[in-house]
Amino acid sequence: MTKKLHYFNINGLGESIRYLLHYAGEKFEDIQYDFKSWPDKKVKESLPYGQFPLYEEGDAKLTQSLAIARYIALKENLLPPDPWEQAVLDSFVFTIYDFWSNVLPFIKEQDPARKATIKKKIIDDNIDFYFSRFEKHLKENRGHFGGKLTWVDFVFVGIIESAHLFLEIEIEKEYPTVGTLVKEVLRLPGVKEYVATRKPYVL
Ligand SMILES: N[C@@H](CCC(=O)N[C@@H](CS)C(=O)NCC(=O)O)C(=O)O
Repeated sequence: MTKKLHYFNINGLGESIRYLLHYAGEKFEDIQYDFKSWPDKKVKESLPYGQFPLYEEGDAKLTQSLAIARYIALKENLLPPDPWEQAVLDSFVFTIYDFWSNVLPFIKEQDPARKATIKKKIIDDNIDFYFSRFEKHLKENRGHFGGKLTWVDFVFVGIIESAHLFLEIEIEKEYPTVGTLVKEVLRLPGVKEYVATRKPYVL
């Protein structure tokens, strides 16, 4: 069955899915659309909800980045069997996405002065708020959100790298345990080989 991931030619919400697919050793078509020339009206109208990422297995389509990531992770034992532990991990991915929701206005804003104001607010109000808490939790849980490697770690690294691309800030430099986790995920089998051949993303 043909597997396809449709996303922009950037990291964004698609990169953790690429990492998970490569870690799982899945053969898939990594179909990338030019972020700079978006929207492509025809492509947008062809998407179930007008947005990427879209994951396909044969004729079956799945939208929503976290649903896709969780599905791939489930097959790879990257989710604990215990419902409570799963819920705790879900709460972490939603919190990671809460952080990212503060970055979206910056991405959408075109005016340079307003962009700078939003960036300052993200730095002042959001980065340390979230990342000091993530750092503490990781330190207390053997460097992982779930005490060992789970899908949340992949999602986390994808968001950190996206923050780097859009905000030009290397968040992990200020948070050592976060930095160690980023390095660990990027060195995982499958991910490491993919990262070595990946072209740098540019905006
Ligand atoms: N909740 C959705 C959000 C999807 C989303 O915001 N996609 C963006 C890219 S990250 C998109 O397709 N933007 C183009 C558009 O809305 O036209 C998810 O997690 O997949």
